[in-house]
Amino acid sequence: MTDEFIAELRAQGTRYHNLHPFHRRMDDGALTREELQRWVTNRFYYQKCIPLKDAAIMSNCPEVEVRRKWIQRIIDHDGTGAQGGGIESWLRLGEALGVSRQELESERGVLPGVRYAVDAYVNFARQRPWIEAVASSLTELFGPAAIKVRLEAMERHYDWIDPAGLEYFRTRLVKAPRDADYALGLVVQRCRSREQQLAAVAALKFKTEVLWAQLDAIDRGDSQICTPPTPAP
Ligand code: AHQ
Repeated sequence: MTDEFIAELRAQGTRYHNLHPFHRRMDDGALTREELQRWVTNRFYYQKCIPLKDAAIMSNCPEVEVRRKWIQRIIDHDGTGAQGGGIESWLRLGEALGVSRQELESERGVLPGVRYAVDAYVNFARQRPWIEAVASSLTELFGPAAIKVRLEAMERHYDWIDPAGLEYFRTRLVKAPRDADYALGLVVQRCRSREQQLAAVAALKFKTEVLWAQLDAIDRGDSQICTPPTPAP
């Protein structure tokens, strides 16, 4: 029963965003500087919302032991006074790709499709039972393998990027497996009924679609450029 449940969760890896055409082009070295800048700008909105999502999970979780573990995710991203966190590292990634901190923080470049996908993820964590939101974070079962490929590809194909700017992803290679292991253990331990297991799989499928929709918007770029209709001759 448990092995089958874990297999159902892991099967969602076939829907993971490393398979999206945009990430395939990234890994093949085919992205332009402008496309990489569009990606880092829009992904910043995802990153800055992760602590809000994790705080939503904590606000719904009545168990001290779980909150004591889960709070580490917020610290990892927000950092502490002394130690910058993942959001700070993402700002450095932006600078390495030629996008200023001010530009990232302004959200001027955030595309509608990205904003709505990310906001759907935060609202999911606010509105659904906390264990379903934990299950939705299990996309990180697939993250490290994808990030390893991406890191190697970025160092090989985009020599104009200062490798120091990629530090964020090196850190994720360490933190994501730890986070995914803890989240998987919780989900397996708490989702005992078939109904609960199906809800957990559905939560993970939803999250693969959040990541996919985000890349659809980034891949297409800003299609809302309002050009007035050409006047009839
Ligand atoms: O940088 C990422 C990150 O901090 C997180 C948090 C986690 C969650 O709680 O949903 N998911 C996640 C992810 C990050 N990076 C993505 C990438 O491919 O760069 C992967 C993404 C995820 O798999 O959900």
